[in-house]
Amino acid sequence: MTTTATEYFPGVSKIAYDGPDSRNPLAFKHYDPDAVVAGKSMRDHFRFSVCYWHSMRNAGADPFGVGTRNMPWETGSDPVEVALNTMRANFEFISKLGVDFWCFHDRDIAPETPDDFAKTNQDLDTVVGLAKQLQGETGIKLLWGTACLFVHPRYMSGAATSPYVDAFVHAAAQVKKAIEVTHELGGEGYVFWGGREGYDTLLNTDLGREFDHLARFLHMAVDFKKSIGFDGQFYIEPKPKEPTKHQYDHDSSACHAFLQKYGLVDHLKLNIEANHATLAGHSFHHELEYAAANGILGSIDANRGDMLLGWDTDQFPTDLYDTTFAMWTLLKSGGFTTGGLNFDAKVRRQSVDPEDLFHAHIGGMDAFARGLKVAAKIVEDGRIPDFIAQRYSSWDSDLGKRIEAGHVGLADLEPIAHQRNLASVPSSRQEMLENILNDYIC
Ligand code: XUL
Ligand code: CO
Repeated sequence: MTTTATEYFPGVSKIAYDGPDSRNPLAFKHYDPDAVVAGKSMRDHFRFSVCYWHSMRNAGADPFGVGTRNMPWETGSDPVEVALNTMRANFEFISKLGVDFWCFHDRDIAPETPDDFAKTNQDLDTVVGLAKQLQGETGIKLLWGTACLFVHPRYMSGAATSPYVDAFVHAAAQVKKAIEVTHELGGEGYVFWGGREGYDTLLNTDLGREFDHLARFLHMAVDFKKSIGFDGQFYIEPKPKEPTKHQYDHDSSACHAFLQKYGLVDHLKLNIEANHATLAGHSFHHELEYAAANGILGSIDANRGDMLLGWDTDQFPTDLYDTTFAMWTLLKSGGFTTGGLNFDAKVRRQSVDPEDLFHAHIGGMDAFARGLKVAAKIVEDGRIPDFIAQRYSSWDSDLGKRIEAGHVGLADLEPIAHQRNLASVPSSRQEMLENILNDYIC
């Protein structure tokens, strides 16, 4: 007997690069995976990844209405069968899109059976078995795995930072299993996003103790990772709010301080998400640049917010300034090693067709490809980097070097200040630089 595999995206074939003049909406205009830009293929620059939770699972419910998306893979008579079909659809989608990586939370890919942790883990193993097979067949790899420690009511007051020790214990067991299956799938990383690690009011919260618990939890994870020989990179993902009013992993610099205080900075890098940056009152570029400057830029969750809404809308990235700045920071810092560019983004509630998933990802990939080309121009043309170098050139003087090296103190500088009596500094030429950037973009 022969069985024909169900096709979940029958109207779409493999997405090709058609070039900038193409009018085919189901083709890349700028992302040409094998094209070499700044010494590396586009494929290797981006290491694009599709996220399971928004692409395959999220039906588009919002606080005012139910899910709207047509998701033909959600068929089957029992939850594990549905999960297996969804996994098949995931690999069909990613293969047709031509992306090399995927990402998941444990509870996205397999159902949680209430009050039966063992059965939940067993079902997870079943789905992971299929995922491993499909990875082998398609060559698609796992960028990172993670555990969902924020949906179940047991985690409503946090997981690692819960006031209740049993919530910490349950989370520990769940993360242990999630790291194991990530390892089983050859994952290149593992993400800790602080789902509900934060607070809604300090009237009921011991903030200092919660930070200590979060650090203890991460140390346990680091120890466990070593014990099983998992050498994927650990990341934490900054976010300032949502779902709690104040999330502890607020932004890049708060995460950096936390990692340093608790002796974790050698074990975790950051997974920077664009919409989390803007929620923190920063630009995506700022968060990336801060992480790169401190040697902790690991991976990216690509998306964007909406200036007029102000919450975590997780839209697909389309802003060429954002993608240009991101790629400029990546080019300067040497690019991804274990990390990649994961689309932590969802189609809008009115984009109900399976085909919309393709339009969304094609747009995001093309936006980053254009950003890369512009970033490469910034570097190659050199006017902007040269301006920055020139702006700091007084630090290359003998005096500047001695200050940077820590060879002089305030008392040494005082007579120099009197002698030089500085009255003004040069223009910073912001508008001129913005004009140069616009010339590259157009
Ligand atoms: C939530 C978010 C998560 C993490 C993974 O805002 O970004 O999906 O990326 O847990
Ligand atoms: Co994210």
